[in-house]
Amino acid sequence: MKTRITEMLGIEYPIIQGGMAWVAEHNLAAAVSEAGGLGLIGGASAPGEVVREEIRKAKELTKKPFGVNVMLMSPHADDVAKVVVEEGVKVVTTGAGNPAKYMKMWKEAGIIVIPVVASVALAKLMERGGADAVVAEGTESGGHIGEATTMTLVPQVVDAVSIPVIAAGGIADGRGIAAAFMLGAEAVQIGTRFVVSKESIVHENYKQRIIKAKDIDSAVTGRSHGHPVRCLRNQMTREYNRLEAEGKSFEELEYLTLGSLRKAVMEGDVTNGTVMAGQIAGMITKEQTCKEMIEEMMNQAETLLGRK
Ligand code: TUI
Repeated sequence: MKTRITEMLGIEYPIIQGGMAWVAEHNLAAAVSEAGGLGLIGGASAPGEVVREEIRKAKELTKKPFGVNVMLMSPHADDVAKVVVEEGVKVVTTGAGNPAKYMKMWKEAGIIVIPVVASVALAKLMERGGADAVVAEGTESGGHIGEATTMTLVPQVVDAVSIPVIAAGGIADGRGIAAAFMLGAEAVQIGTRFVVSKESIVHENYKQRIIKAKDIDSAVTGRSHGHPVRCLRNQMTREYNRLEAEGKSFEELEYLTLGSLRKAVMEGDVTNGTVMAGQIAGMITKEQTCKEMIEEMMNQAETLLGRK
């Protein structure tokens, strides 16, 4: 399944791993790249020097291309934006904002820039600003989300831009990949399924929470403050939504969630921590290596699309 994305990135399969905060570190990124997809290191809110170390460790594990996701709401975004240039990173994706101010620096450094967008308007703006492709991320995704679903967003973005589109949100098997291709996407971005991969360093409790999740187990916090975040329902989401309904300020609510993703990912506190995951968590039933996941998904997608 060669597409403009596989050619542009020099990868075997049209699968990109999500740049998930705390989860997308060097082991996962290298495993996905080694398996023929594009692994990503998630910059999240980490300082530039931490991201630099992650990049160097990934380079020791794989000679294949990998990328870095720059989370634009991070207080360290300016530093991380420079680190990716200094470290010779080949591909950058961005999330949770508009990366326009870094575009010139990245393009001059020869970096392939792929902003994650949740609307047609931002996709068009990114194309005009020199983006090489966009990830159209539907609201089914875990973490920070937009409003439109993958089913509605992807074809509208495909119609609006000429650069290739990568579909994200709600995709975790070959059927999802085939469907995304039917909508005009030339690759997919997958997050939640890779969280439960053998190479993923997240706490066992986090993996088990995803494996046990049912179709309607996700909740969105922070809608009223314009910072919607999708995660699996637990004590934290109930408390957050109760306080949100009471009209507590964004700052007070942020205090509640401060460090809570780390608490779930690293300490395994899936009761009081934030268990970010997409709506497709209900379909994910087992831990496998990244290679097994990718090969299984691609076999299924190629069969469905009549390519084998
Ligand atoms: O960025 C993501 N997903 C994320 S980032 C993240 S870290 C975080 N943790 C707690 C609170 C907030 C963030 C966890 N998950 N996905 C990409 C994405 N970008 N989804 C939606 C958007 C987006 C939304 C609005 C991009 C741009 C935008 O507006 C841009 C503008 O300023 O016009």
